[in-house]
Amino acid sequence: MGHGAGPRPGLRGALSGAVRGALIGLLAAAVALGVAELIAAITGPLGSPVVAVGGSAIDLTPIPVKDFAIVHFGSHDKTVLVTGILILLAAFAVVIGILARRWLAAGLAGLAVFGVLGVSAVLTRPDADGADVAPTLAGVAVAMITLVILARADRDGKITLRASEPEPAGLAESAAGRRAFLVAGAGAAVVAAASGGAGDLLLRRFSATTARNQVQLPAAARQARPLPAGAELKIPGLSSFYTPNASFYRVDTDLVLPQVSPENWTLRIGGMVEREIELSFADLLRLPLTEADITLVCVSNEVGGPYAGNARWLGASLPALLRRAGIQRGADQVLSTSTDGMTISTPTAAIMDGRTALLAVGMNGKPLPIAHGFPARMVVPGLYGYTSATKWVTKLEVTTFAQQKAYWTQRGYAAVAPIKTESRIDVPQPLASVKAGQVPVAGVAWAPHRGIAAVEVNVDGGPWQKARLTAADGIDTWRQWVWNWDARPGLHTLQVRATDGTGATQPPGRAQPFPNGASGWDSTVVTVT
Ligand SMILES: Nc1nc2c(c(=O)[nH]1)N[C@H]1C(S)=C(S)[C@@H](COP(=O)(O)O)O[C@H]1N2
Ligand SMILES: [Mo]
Repeated sequence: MGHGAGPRPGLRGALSGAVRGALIGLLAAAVALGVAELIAAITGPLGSPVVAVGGSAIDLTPIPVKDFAIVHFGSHDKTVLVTGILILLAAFAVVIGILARRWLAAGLAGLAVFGVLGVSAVLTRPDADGADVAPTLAGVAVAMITLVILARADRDGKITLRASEPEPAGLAESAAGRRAFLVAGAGAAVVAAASGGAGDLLLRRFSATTARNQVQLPAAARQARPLPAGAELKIPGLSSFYTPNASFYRVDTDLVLPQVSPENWTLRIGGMVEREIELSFADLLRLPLTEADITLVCVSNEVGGPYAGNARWLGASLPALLRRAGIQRGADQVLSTSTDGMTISTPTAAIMDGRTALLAVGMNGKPLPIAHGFPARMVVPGLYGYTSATKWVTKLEVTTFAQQKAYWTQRGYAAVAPIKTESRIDVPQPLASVKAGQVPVAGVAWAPHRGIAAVEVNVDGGPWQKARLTAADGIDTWRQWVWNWDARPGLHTLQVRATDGTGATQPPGRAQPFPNGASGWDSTVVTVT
């Protein structure tokens, strides 16, 4: 760089001032989050301000936006959401820090605004209580102290909380002054890392994993029929008949999974009933348990999508429990509530009509995984999950559709939502390249509680050809199908459609998941060489 070509000292000074300001803001924010995490480890994970703000963001996402990547999430999208919140927080922290160097009161006011936002996010969480504001309040208080100390160290070159007399000009620029700022900054970084780290470690004690490992599921009083011979094909790429727990789809609105201890868990049945019932987990395990194979489907599953799975569930009979409570005349809805505040409404008629509706405790021979509702969840065949499959369920209120609206119904989804008949091509995979000759085309088809009667495939819009179905395991589960294709070279489109047990064939028209489930024929484009 030539003589005098560098930035003018004024500009350079302003730049390094802004960098120092940014650093002050970021350190104050880091201390706030670290301390909040530590306090949340004492008062409970729901008090974490990031979790509360994220939860509010999920609930407030307007339905017109209706972007399922944000609203009706997989776990990956939750990481994106938290990252987004942290980036936004960092940006505001930088502004607050730069402000605070000029005008400390403005920086403190900025932090106070954050405190108010955080506290209101926590207080509006359905499962939070008053104590859950403590982490946010403590975090903001400590961030204010950090801001004052760092801003003073930067301006005056000394570490102090008290507003002091103006220092002899130049102390801040001296080596001692720079050292004071460095020491204060390093101190803040250490406090942030230590409190955050300790908080993370301590938060693990809220995990329900140990309790889950200790659960011994009793044997079923009513066992499922053995799987008929030939109910399962083994074709690479074809969905297995039972979906392993570890790969079972997960859909819920929770940023952190509810950790529900079976010791504290109870189910209360109330509302329009003859007598209220309260059940502990031990009570539940003493009831005669039923084993049943049921396919679960999410309303947000697109045609050909992955949000469906089949499991062997173990649980108490839901109709038996409701009969014990005694449903009053006129009640047409069971509104179930989870520890996370989720509400799900299920038609009383569907639960009571003889289908195997369960209060499930087991999934594929194991206690329910935490992500799938440990210690207990509802499973009702034939209805989309948001109207039937309440995880971490703690309350059943017998009521009417006229009186109560559940979470997704409030957001415009259908109040009653039977699962639409769907069929999916698993193999060949989309855009696969296969060798000419005999090619198995295979997949799964479901119409829970109506059953699958037929599956047909066509190539390039030609005539429909009957696929071979595997033996049916009742009407509540999906069925695998395979069709042997004599593939000729070229680019081809395969299409599939199913007919359910009532004789209704999937209509050709396409519908989006909102408001009562997608419909349409799945198709796959394949290159044959
Ligand atoms: N408590 C609670 N239960 C819930 C949900 C939720 O967000 N919270 N989501 C529902 C939806 S939309 C579906 S599709 C199923 C998914 O169950 P799974 O995650 O075990 O596959 O759970 C249902 N039960
Ligand atoms: Mo769902």
